[in-house]
Amino acid sequence: MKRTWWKEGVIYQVYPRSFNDSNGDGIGDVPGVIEKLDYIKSLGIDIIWLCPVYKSPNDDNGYDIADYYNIMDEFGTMEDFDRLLAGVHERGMKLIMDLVVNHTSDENAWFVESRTSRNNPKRDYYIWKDGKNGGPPNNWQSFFGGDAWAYDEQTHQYYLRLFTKKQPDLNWENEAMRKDVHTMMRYWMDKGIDGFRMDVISLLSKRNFEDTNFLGFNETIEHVYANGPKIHDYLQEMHREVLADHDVMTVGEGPGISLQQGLNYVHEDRNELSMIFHFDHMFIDHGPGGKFDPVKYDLVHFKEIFAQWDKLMVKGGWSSLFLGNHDFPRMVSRFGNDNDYHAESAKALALMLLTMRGTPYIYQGDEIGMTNIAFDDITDYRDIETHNVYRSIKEQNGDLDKLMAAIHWQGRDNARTPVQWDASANGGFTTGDPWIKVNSNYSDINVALQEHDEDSILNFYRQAVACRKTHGELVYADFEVIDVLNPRVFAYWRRSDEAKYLVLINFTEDTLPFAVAELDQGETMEMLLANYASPTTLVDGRFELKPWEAVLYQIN
Ligand code: ISL
Ligand code: CA
Repeated sequence: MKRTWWKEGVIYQVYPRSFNDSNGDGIGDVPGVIEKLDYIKSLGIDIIWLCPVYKSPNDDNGYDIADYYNIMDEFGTMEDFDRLLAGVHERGMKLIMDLVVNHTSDENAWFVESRTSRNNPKRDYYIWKDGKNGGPPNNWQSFFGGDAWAYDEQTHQYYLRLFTKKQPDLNWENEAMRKDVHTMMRYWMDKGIDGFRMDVISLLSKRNFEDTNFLGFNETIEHVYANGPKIHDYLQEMHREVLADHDVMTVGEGPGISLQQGLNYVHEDRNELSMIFHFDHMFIDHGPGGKFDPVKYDLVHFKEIFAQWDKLMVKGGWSSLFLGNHDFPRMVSRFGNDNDYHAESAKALALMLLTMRGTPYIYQGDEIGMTNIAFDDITDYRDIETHNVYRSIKEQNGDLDKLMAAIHWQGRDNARTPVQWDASANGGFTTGDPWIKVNSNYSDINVALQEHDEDSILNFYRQAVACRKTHGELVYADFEVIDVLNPRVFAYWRRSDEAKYLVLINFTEDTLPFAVAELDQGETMEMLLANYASPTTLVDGRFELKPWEAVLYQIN
């Protein structure tokens, strides 16, 4: 396995709007990120992934880009960005930018031109089609609900928009458009950034525009919207034109990329991407009706997903490890217990994230165990996806109480409330009126409080990151799940010729006995990391795991 910095690094994801507001307008900004670089560095972070900061009307919080060459007004200026990049590099860290090129904003100059007439030179930068039988060209549905097509009065055609109406999909068949995207990418590379996180990169190549007849939306993504016939041509071309000969990393966001296609995006011989984010564990609790129809997830299935992807990636790819981001619930609320075992389970999940094989991604606020939010009033929500689904259930006279419960559980704003820096008003995020309400638990859960507590979640993250650095084998050693069918404990080996580690994590509120058959007589166990002051030890051939107990042993 080839060794490199982006395999060994730990990544921290910044969602700037909710990170830190430097000027009191209630919106996090680029100077706000600069103010916190020492903090990020103090976690042991090597690489920062910055969510979109480009000029945008913010229909989808920056994932709708109006100008790829400028910074969003609310976030600051290009000078601010240059200072940020320099500040990151001065501290020995790297910066990767979000690249959103499946779609632009409808306010992007390309689209403004494209929509003016059917024969405008930019017409084919987007996907325009005639309607069918008085309706849209086909039955495709938007990721955020409703038709995936928008009708344009001016030229009497429909344009494809897999996300919001203000996010028209680009036409990757168009070579001039692809060249423009490459030029734009080179502009940022020339500034010295260290790579890209590529938004919904699996969707670039569109299939024939035929009606679909899949039942579940996630299946439709995999078989209809993602993995189109030319996706690998486009990624190889991008690599050739922009990335080759630069020491950069890329991570492709891959809704619809299943085990069958996973390696094709990342195999080291293919010259496409360094890693992808697959969503098998993120969609694990989606019911037949999708994310707002949640079902209970099962730990055996969860473990299987990590085991299968690791087994696949060992054939020449590399895994990314994440348990949440700006699109999903808070990891401690979703996979842990944010009530009675808040600190224990937050640390247990951190231990898991930082002791598997792959590159770990820490989402802002998870390092202090930030939790989901449950607003009672729909008007307190800001996410367009949440508002779209609310409107549509209301129009159908559906069960709004049930939907609110699902929004509390699955809504994207769970992860978008401001970072809780201290116990002052608005958690120290802003001196003004925050664009979205701060979680009311900020006086109990905040950075300042945890800085002063040696046993805090924050300091546990620091220890776990440091441990991964000291024990370099934790990056590359083989990963093997122990007792695969155990529905309550996630246990695994990390083994290489040089070292051997054992990880035990109790995913329940019960005390559980746990035996590890393969532990040899005469081996000594050194405890490296644990979330209880007196961690479990091997007694008469078995461990006894306390509620949400997690422990990492080195076996010598
Ligand atoms: O959260 C989801 C839908 O409920 C995901 O399917 C998500 O939409 C998908 O992973 C794509 O996400 C990315 O592209 C979107 C943007 O809204 C997300 O924030 C971004 O991460 C469109 O650009
Ligand atoms: Ca601001």
